[in-house]
Amino acid sequence: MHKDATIFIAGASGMVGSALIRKLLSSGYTNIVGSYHSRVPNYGPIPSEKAVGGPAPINLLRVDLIRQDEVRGCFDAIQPQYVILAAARVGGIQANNDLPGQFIYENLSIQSHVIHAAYRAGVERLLFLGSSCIYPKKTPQPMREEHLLTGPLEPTNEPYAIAKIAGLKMCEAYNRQYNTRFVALMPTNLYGPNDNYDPDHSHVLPALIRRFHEAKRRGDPEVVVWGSGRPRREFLYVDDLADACLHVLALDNQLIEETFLNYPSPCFVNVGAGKDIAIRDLAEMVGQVIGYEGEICFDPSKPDGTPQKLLDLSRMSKLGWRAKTSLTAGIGLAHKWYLRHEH
Ligand code: GFB
Repeated sequence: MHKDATIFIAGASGMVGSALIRKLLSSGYTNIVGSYHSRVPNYGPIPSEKAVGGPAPINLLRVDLIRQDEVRGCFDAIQPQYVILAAARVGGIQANNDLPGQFIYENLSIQSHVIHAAYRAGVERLLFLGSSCIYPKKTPQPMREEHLLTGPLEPTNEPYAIAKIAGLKMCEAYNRQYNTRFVALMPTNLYGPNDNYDPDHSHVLPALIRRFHEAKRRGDPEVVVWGSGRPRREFLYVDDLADACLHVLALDNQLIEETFLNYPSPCFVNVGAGKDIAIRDLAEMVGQVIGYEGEICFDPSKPDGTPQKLLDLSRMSKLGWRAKTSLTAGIGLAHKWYLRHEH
């Protein structure tokens, strides 16, 4: 992938999109276009036209990806060579339960519009991002790509998972019919800068960082953690995911064909950290990083969700990639970001 290739990040203001923009800028890419909608992106200082001695390396466009006409207009205007689809309606277990209609409609719409527009524009490669919740609830652990569609999904996030499965099947179908190079990564639970820290609708890690931080500041004697504390999850720092995305986009054509375009083998690869942890132990770890000394208790009225989600990473290791950020280091970085943006 040439440093001056036109790279379009759909969804550039979210946690994943902004990690991708930081990574592209720091790797010297000079022709990046990002779309945003409700949230104006904030990446910290961006190199200006003056600093780089030419046009600024990044252009931001306001596009509502739920509207097909806007997506078409955006692709016609920028004619991207590479596309990363980082835009999605996402949230934790409670958000998935409260907003199932929005989760299925918005994700199906965004991904259909962007994937189809990428086909019409003849892009060289598109990278679609899924989620480890695409696998059936009772998948043997660690979960391999071949386990897709082998059993019923976890009910709390079925609409979101169905949308993500449709997205990767759409990539696969376009590759078969139109000879496109649309590939996908299935990340495990992500966290990091620009995460959603909403107390009810966030994922577990940002929720715990906020709750422990506020409990410490107020001197609360205990912190409540949802569910039984027994479910196990795997967590990947979002900058590691951004690194994995660029690694895949830069693979040579032969590896892309063998790994992603070899139908009927899956057109996607898992990406994770390689280890899982029980929510109870995660809560203790967050408490230690934040320096909270009170008690931890559990609220069994809240759902546990899938008992375990640990990805098999053999295919990604074969491509020469592994995660670099340890969970404690990542929680420390996420906590620092939270402190700077709390207000
Ligand atoms: O992160 P989380 O909402 O996502 O929850 P899932 C993970 C586990 O942490 C569940 C427990 O067992 C929760 O009960 N938990 C404990 C908490 N305290 C909290 C808390 O304060 N907030 C939250 N949110 N959880 C999501 C899917 O499932 O995973 C999405 O719903 C997506 O679709 C995402 O795929 C990666 O791992 O259960």
